[in-house]
Parts: sequence; structure tokens; C-alpha cells
Amino acid sequence: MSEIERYKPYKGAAAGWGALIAVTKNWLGSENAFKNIRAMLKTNQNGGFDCPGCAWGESQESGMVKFCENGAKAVNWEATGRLVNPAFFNKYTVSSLAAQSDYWLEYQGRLTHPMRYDASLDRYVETSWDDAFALIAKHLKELESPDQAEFYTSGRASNEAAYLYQLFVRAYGTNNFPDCSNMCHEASGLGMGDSVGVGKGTVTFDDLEESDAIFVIGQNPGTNHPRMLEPLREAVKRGAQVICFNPLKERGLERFQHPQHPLEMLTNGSEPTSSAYFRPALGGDMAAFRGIAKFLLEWERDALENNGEAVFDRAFIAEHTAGLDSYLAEVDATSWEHIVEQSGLSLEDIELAARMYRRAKRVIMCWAMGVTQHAHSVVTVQEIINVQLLRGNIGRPGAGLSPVRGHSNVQGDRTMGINELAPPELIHALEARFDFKVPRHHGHNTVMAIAAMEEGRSKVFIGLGGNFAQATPDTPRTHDALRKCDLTVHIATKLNRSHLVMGREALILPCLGRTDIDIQEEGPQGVTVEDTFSMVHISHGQLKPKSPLMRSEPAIIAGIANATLGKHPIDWLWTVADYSRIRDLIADTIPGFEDFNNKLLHPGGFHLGNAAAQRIWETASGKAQFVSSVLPAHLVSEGVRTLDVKPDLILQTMRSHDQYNTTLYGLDDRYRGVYGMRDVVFVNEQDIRKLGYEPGQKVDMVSLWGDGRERRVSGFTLIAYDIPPGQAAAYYPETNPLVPLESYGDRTYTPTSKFIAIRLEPAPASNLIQSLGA
Ligand SMILES: Nc1nc2c(c(=O)[nH]1)N[C@H]1C(S)=C(S)[C@@H](COP(=O)(O)OP(=O)(O)OC[C@H]3O[C@@H](n4cnc5c(=O)[nH]c(N)nc54)[C@H](O)[C@@H]3O)O[C@H]1N2
Ligand SMILES: Nc1nc2c(c(=O)[nH]1)N[C@H]1C(S)=C(S)[C@@H](COP(=O)(O)OP(=O)(O)OC[C@H]3O[C@@H](n4cnc5c(=O)[nH]c(N)nc54)[C@H](O)[C@@H]3O)O[C@H]1N2
Ligand SMILES: [Mo]
Repeated sequence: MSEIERYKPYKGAAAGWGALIAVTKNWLGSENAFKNIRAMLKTNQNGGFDCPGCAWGESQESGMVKFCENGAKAVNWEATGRLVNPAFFNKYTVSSLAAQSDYWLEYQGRLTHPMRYDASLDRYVETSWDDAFALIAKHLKELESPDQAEFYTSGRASNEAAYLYQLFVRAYGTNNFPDCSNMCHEASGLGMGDSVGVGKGTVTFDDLEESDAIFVIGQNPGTNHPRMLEPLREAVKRGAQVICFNPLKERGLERFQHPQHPLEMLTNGSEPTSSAYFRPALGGDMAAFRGIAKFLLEWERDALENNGEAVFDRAFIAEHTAGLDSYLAEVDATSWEHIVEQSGLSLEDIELAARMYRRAKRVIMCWAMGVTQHAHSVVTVQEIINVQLLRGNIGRPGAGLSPVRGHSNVQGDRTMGINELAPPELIHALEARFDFKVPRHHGHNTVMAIAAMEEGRSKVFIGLGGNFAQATPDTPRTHDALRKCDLTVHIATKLNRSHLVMGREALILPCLGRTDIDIQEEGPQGVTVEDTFSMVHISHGQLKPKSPLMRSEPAIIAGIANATLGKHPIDWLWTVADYSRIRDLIADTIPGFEDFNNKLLHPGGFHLGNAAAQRIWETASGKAQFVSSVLPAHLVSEGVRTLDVKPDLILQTMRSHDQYNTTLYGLDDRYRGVYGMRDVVFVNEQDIRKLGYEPGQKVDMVSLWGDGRERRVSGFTLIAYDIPPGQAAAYYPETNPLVPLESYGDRTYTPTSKFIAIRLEPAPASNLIQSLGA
């Protein structure tokens, strides 16, 4: 098949038959189809396990079968019968594994034994847990300073694992907690913290059912949070508006069918979910929301002059907010030309969005990576909040803010203290409960950790899950940085590229996943997670572990801690014999978790509470704060603007339908019409031709940054796509070599994965010949 034949625009609706067929194919393709289906039925139901997929929450009604296509893929992927055991590692040298694709590596199955890298053999060889822990302890104790070690966390770690991990790392003496959040919703936490005093969403599932308008900004729920489609569809049915801001016409947002309503599937019925769909420039959302505020202000002034109906919620503003005047002055000072130019939207579009916003009494704003992975993401989040504050849309039913989280427990990990900036309350609580001095100084986030390893300042890397080498920016540089370490350690369920980018010494430690039964000294254990609505609940694995040597994440952390610190500041091994002991420690030190073990007895779990949702503002001013920021003069960085060459396009990097971050379940992206390939770049057909290419041609992408380094990816097929002019879109992680380590968000250090200035070059001849031969 030629490249262009493998691109077929998708005609069906999202999440209907197509979705069900894809799930079933996935199930039947697995060696454990029957068991997996049974496990699936318990997902997210009381008594079952929490879906290891996304962080979306559920309404509390039980008994419903709650699953989605991509949750099914995540469960199935973890529950595979294939094994990556010592025989596997005996068969392949590390060099030969490194030549395989990321897809192939993870597809090989579950890691079963602790493995140690033997450089002389170029292989991983079996080791014992005790020897592995001893090796880690030796390296950690040999460092001149605890700040020379990096402790990464990915967002699947349970609350219990995350809590023990941060306790160990802080008792060891550092706050070096690079984590996946740094690359994800960091801007939401920072922006919301200043504005409303909490860094988490203020809405619960029920609010979605009561709102009159739901904005979905920079988010692709059809692929990444499929269970969110259901409340969106219900909203439209009730006559509420769904208003999307996304440069791409994402399938799930346009229209969809619900797989749990077979009747509708039979009639192939589908209905539009989006009442309006705005397609901004990349990074144009702050300008768009500034424009909405400007219209509201115009109408409010008009109402004041003519005794019309108020546009602003004047009582709310007076009682609850600070900073209105300077914000409105900033809105006045922002010109319409600037707003229109930067947003990529017409004045009419912005006015329509403002009218729809004004019409609704209760509005929820949801957003994800399209908002948070830019240089100016914090102020963009704050501009969204400003607009919400103007009409009192925070802290009442059916209204609020919803940064939709990614990993299934990424929010819980932060709550448990995985944070390179240890909050003062946490420091005090830990010191009151345990006998050690918590380090005060700021630790490393992800970008700082890479820089420290690159410069030889950090020498040990430990990863609690995730795929650091691929998820992070500037891939070749990051790989070199990891290779400079004395020791790299990965606690993981599946083999991935990070395990093959080793320090001088390296370990792979196989752990249980969310779906596995976890038995410790005192019996079977459950772990807890927090969803995007701050609901905490317990999760019990259902499947027999594939190897008796796998250990749970808490047990592995306790093993490392015990070997490094002995029984200081607690008896680690005693703690993990029964996880309710860890939960007692959490109850003693983390606000909202008092009486933790008892609260879990409540089916469906408990809500952590959210001050802003109750209109209690834990901000500097004690009020909800209008933050007035200047709209950036330019979105392209100065370094790039001063180059002689100009960018051809601005690239965003995103997820396909068949992937979970760096985990590739397959090579298709059904909703975008791509089959069997991932090295594609979506560009507007006019742009393709204007730049002198043909659709289907292979190109290299070279990013511009201005530091003299070349950043290039090769042999990407140009797909003529419905995308605004000047933009390109391609999949992550393949495009991470293009993201400069220094290109990160103001204050957030989040790589600007949705805004990369690139040039296209014809692919070298070798690629063309390859494609002709294919
Ligand atoms: N199946 C599946 N589920 C997942 C994941 C997965 O990989 N697979 N990942 C999980 C994780 S960790 C996360 S963080 C979430 C990610 O969930 P999303 O944020 O939905 O993920 P992305 O694919 O990065 O999609 C970003 C969306 O924003 C749009 N966009 C890009 N730039 C801009 C912009 O400047 N403005 C606007 N308005 N829109 C823009 C893109 O067109 C795209 O639709 O999903 C979680 N759930
Ligand atoms: N260019 C670009 N880069 C991005 C993004 C982007 O949109 N564009 N998105 C960013 C975002 S939002 C995120 S969250 C990060 C994700 O970064 P990470 O969280 O580091 O990456 P994942 O791909 O989710 O990690 C997958 C690996 O986790 C391991 N794993 C799976 N389940 C478990 C488990 O239960 N326990 C343990 N210990 N290990 C497990 C498996 O070995 C698997 O290979 O990537 C970021 N990078
Ligand atoms: Mo994420």
C-alpha cells in the first residue's frame, strides 16, 4: 500500500460500532481474551480496579458497566500473557533491542524478573531483589549530595506508592522530583493557584449534568478521555451548549454514538455534540478569551448606561474578587487587531463565542494539553479563569473549572507530595509526624533533571514508572544525559526505550500493575487513586500476577528505602505488610485524608473537598484574583524571530487514537483516517503546495530555535489535512527530538510541545527509494 492509500478520511462517528469493533479485535487478539473481558467488567466499579487509562471520573451510581475503547486497550495491554523474562533477555543483546521500534518493545509483554545490565555482555542478566536494592543503596550512599539523584514519577503510581516514595526521597535528603506532571498540567496548577487558591478542578461529575454550557479547550476527549463523551452528549440532549476550541476538527467532538446504547447504534444515529467549534491558531486561546472578555466588558458598559440586564455578576465580583479594575484596564489596552491576529479567529467568531458564554447561566471550562503546553500557558489558564470570574462561574452548581487530568493518578501523586517545591504545610506535617528534617530547597523538575544529568551534576536516575527517555524533549540530548549517569533504575511493567538508554550500571525492576492481585504479608491489598474530580477510591487488582517475582510498587520502594536508610524514619517493611498502615501515615500528614481507612469503606470513595468550589479563596489576597497579564506581543520566541530563516509552519505534537502516551497499542489513528503508520505530518493542502511539495511526499522536519544545534526528524509523509493554514500536527513521542530542552513554559518548565517552529526539507534520497520499494 502506498502512504497515501493508508490515509482514508474517517466517515463514521466516534465511539460507536467502530469503537466496539476495535475493542473486540483487541480482546480477541490477546491470549487471555475471556479473562480480560471479565476483568474489564469490574473496571471502575465498586470492588474492581480503577481503570489504568485516563483520570476521568464517574458519577456515583453503581452497577453500570463503565468502560471505553481506550480503557479496554489499557487493561488488555497490561493483562497480556506474553512475558519478558530472563530467556528473552538472553536472546537479545541490548544493542539489538535498541534497534527495535517502541511499539515492538512494549508488545513483548510483561517484565517478570529483576534484571541488571551487564556491559561486558551487552545484555540484561537476572539478579535478585536483594542485590538490586543493595546496588541502588550503594550508589545513593556514595553520592556527595542527595541532590545528585533524580527520582522521577509517572502518573500511574498509586497514592500509597507515591506517598512512600516522597517520604523516602525526602528522608534521603532531596526534593528532586521530576514527574510527568511537569510536562502536562503544571500550568493549570500554577495558574489556578494564583487565581483561585487551589490547583485542582473545582467541579465534580454532577456539575457537568447541571451546566448550561461546557467549553472544551485544547482537548481531544474522543481519544484521550472517551468517557467524557457521555456527559457531553447528555448535555447536548438537555439543550446545553458544548463549545469547542481546537484547531483540528476532532471526531469525538463533532459527533458520536454511545457504545452502551445499542439501539442508537443499530439505527446508526448520531447527533452533533458541539454547538460551536472554533479553530484558533496554535497558542491563540489567551487572545480568544481576552476577546471574549472585551465583548463582555463592552456589553456590561452598555447595560450600565442603558439600565439593561447586567452582564457581569456584580454581587459576586464585589464580594469575592480582587483586581477587577486593573484587569479591565488591561482588557481595554488590548487592541482588537492584536486579539484577532493572535487568536487566529475572526471578530465574528469571538463575538459568537462571547454571546454563547453570556447566554449560559452555568458554565464549565474544561481544558487539557492544547492549553498547557505553550510558553504562555499559565496566563492562558488565568485568562480563562478571568472570564469565568466576570460572571461568577466558579463555586456554584453546574459551573467551574476543569483541567482534565491525564494519567489515572497524576492528580493523586501531587496530593501525596510528589512535588519538587515542597509546600510548607507538607514540610511541617512530615516533621511533626517523623523524626527527620525535610529539605527546604527547591528540587529539580523534569527539564532541570535533564540539564543536571547532561552537565554531570546528577548521577543517579530512578524512574517510578513512565518512559522518561521518550516522553521528554530534545531526545538525543536527553539520551546522552541519561547515559552519563552512574546508575539508572526503572520500576516498570513493560519494556520500553528508557530501559535501553542506560547509565554505567542499570536495573529494570518488574512491578505489579493496577489489574494484578497484590498480596503482602498481611493479605491481599488494595491501593487508592484520585480522579480528576478529586474523588478518592480504592482499587483491587483482579488478575493473578504473571510471575511470582513481580513486586508491588510500594514493596519495591520499601525495599530500596530499607537498603538505603534502614528503619529510618519508619520501619519500611512493616509499613508495606499492610497498606492501611501507609494510609494511616497519609491520614496523619496530608490534609483531607483524616480517617482515611474508614472513609474508603464508603462505596465509590470520598471527595477530597475543594475550597474554591465553596468560594473560600486561599489566595494571597483572600479573594478570587483577576490576574491582568499583557497579551504576549509574539508567540514565536525571540531567538527564532531573529534568525535569517523563517519557520514554514508551527507544529503541535499530539496523541493518536492507538496510543497511551509513549505506549503504542497499534499504528492506526482511525478518527484521523491514518492506518498502519505514525511517521506522518498533517498540513493544509494549500500550505503543502505553497511550500513546493505534494501530498504523500516524504519530508524531514527541522525545528528552529537559534542555539546552533540541529534538531531533525526524517522521512515523514505529508498528509493533506483539514488544519488551519500555517499549522502542522504530528505524533508524539516520535517528534520529541524537535522540542528544544530550553523551549519551555514561563514558570512551568513544561516543554512547548504544542508550539514548535519548523521548516520542511525534502527527505534524503534514501528515504524516497525506500518508499518506492515499499
Ligand atoms: N487513550 C489515551 N488516553 C489518554 C492518553 C493517551 O495517550 N491515550 N494520555 C493521557 C494523558 S497523560 C493526558 S495529559 C491526556 C491528554 O489529553 P489531550 O490534551 O486531549 O491530548 P493531546 O493529544 O495532546 O491533544 C491535545 C488537543 O489539543 C489540540 N490543540 C493543540 N494545540 C492547541 C492550541 O494551541 N489551542 C487549542 N485550543 N487546541 C490545541 C489538539 O488539536 C488536540 O485535539 O490524555 C490522557 N488520556
Ligand atoms: N512532544 C510531546 N511530549 C509529551 C507530551 C506531548 O503531548 N507531546 N505529553 C506529555 C505528557 S502530558 C505526559 S503525562 C508525559 C508522559 O510521560 P510518562 O508518564 O513518562 O510516559 P508513559 O508513556 O505514560 O509511560 C509508559 C510506561 O510506563 C510503564 N508503566 C505502565 N503502567 C505502569 C505501572 O502501573 N507501574 C509502573 N511502575 N510502570 C508502569 C510502562 O513500562 C510503560 O512503558 O509525556 C509528555 N511528553
Ligand atoms: Mo499527561
